[in-house]
Amino acid sequence: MNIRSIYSLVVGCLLLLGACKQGETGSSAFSSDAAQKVYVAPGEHDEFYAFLSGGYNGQMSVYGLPSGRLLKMLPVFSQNPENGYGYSEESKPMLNTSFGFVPWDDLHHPKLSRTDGMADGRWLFVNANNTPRVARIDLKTFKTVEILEIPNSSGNHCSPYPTNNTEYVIAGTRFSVPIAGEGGIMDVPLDEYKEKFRGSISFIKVDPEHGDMDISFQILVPGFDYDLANGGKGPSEDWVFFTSYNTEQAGTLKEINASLNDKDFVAAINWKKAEEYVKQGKAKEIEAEYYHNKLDEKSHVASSEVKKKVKVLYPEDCPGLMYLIPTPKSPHGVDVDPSGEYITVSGKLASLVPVHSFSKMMTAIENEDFIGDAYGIPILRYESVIAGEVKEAGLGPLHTEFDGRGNAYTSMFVSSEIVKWDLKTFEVLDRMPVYYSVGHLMIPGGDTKDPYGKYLVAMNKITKDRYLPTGPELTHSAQLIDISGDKMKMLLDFPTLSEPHYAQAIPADLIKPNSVKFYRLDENEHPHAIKNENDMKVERNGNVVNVYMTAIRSHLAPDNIEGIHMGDTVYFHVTNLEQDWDVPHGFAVMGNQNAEILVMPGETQTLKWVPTKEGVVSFYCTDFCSALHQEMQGYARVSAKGSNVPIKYWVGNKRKGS
Ligand code: CUK
Ligand code: CUA
Repeated sequence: MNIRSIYSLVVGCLLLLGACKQGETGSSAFSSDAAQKVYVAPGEHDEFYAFLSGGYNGQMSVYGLPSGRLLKMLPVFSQNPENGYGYSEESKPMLNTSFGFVPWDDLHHPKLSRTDGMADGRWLFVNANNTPRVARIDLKTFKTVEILEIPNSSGNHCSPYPTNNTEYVIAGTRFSVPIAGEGGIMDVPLDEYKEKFRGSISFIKVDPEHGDMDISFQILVPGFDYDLANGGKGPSEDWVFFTSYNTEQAGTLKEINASLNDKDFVAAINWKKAEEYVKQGKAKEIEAEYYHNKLDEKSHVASSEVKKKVKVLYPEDCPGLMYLIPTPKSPHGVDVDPSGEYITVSGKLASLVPVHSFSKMMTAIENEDFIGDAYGIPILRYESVIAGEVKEAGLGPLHTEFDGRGNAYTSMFVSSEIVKWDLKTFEVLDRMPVYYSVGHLMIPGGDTKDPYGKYLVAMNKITKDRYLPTGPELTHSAQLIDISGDKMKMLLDFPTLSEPHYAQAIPADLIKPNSVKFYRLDENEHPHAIKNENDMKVERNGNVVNVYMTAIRSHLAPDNIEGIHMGDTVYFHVTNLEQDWDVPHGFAVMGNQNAEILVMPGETQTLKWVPTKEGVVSFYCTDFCSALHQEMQGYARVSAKGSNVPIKYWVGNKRKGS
């Protein structure tokens, strides 16, 4: 975020201030019963699941609230050494893109699937910011089950936003790109930004039963930067709102050149209208290349499909589809209140927080109260669509959430505080300093039509002195704030994994009862699964050796393998025969350059191994699974290339091969 550099000086001063103030604010804002409020006794469960993005680690992390306990790191867009995601043969296809295999991305925004405007606990959608993709996580298994690449996009930042019944998940570009008339990103001189570059907003259709995603159409919008979005609710539920910056359309030194205009725009898009235009045949089909990766539910094997076409709409040809609302200045977050009437915009460089009115917007559209157009898209009059302005709110507003009791909470990056204000009077009600420089904030359900209120999580960019020092790199810090009363109360600091941008939280009861405990072995349709250790086998096929192995407490079958030669590629297909909760077996081979795997009960996972040395190589289970876990081990004999050592394998007195 380049705001950081713009304000570095100011931040520096405020940090000092913050540090000095810490003692006082600590005592006044800190609740004396804080410990009690976050205490979840051993063996008890938290009230909420919280899903925090991992930012530059490309993963999600799952926390319990109010305790701040880390429950799980959930791999999505990056390989994960904890469970072999992106290393096992089954999961590698999940990270395929039209650019090739991408092992690491940057994840900013989680959004839960919705039914009737409320998070329903079925799926979690998340964005890959760098190589544009949207992933779907199944909350029955807490596994990434689908990743869809977004073509004609660059920097998939305002993404992914579900409509109120998850009809669509919407994804917009941060960077505009030169999109050819027939499709594809063109090779053009970079100083032709203004003439050639466009943004794109993708509408991903979600299957209501199974959640499968598919790009229905894209809208090719003017060449600004699109930053964040949010869907309407209630009266505004047919609309989705995007912030745009760089309406100056600068191609270089955006820090300055994209900060010239006093106002940029909120783009209001009527998705129902867009759907109609597509139905009427207004969309043009163009060439594209994008990957669609899916994990099969029964075999747990992922596969990739390459798609070649996408439909696009040009908003200038579709009256009533898109309007621009002027809004101050380099806006970042846009958030719609629970009633669907108020559209709050946080301008990074703005001195106030403007609140636009949806009903006024509709009246202005009806009266054609426009001050002009940009690329054929009508621009509304600021004064006609403003509901109010929060004055002296704070410095560097970024994001807003709601408590469902008529209050809004805005994060202030530069003045490092959460500011609570009244949605009726637009007056500031309370301030809570946070340590330090908050980005997103999250209230459970705070982006839905009926927030749960109660807690607010501030996700801070800078940690400094909050924890014991750990060298130059510190974990980021989240803070839990009690918002149940008139005044906010600080309850807890807890460390996060990498950099959480946004987060979602949902009552545990909406997820807990559906959680899968193990995979049923009789339903395992993996092509290399074996369901009984008597079926263990080792087969040579040219210079490929397939090992069909089982794991059960406390041995691997086979645990002695001979007949592997230099130049072979070995695939260990390990089936975990356990049918019990929380008994994974790990599998590691000495010197294997392709990491390890962790196999869930009832599941089959494949580890590829290309031996690099002759001799005897050990393998073993890496997860302490039983009292005799240390006995869960074996040997593979690697002989010289062209040697005549035959395939032979055994466990105990079960012996196979020549
Ligand atoms: S962004 Cu990170 S603080 Cu990517 Cu949602 Cu605002
Ligand atoms: Cu299986 Cu340790």
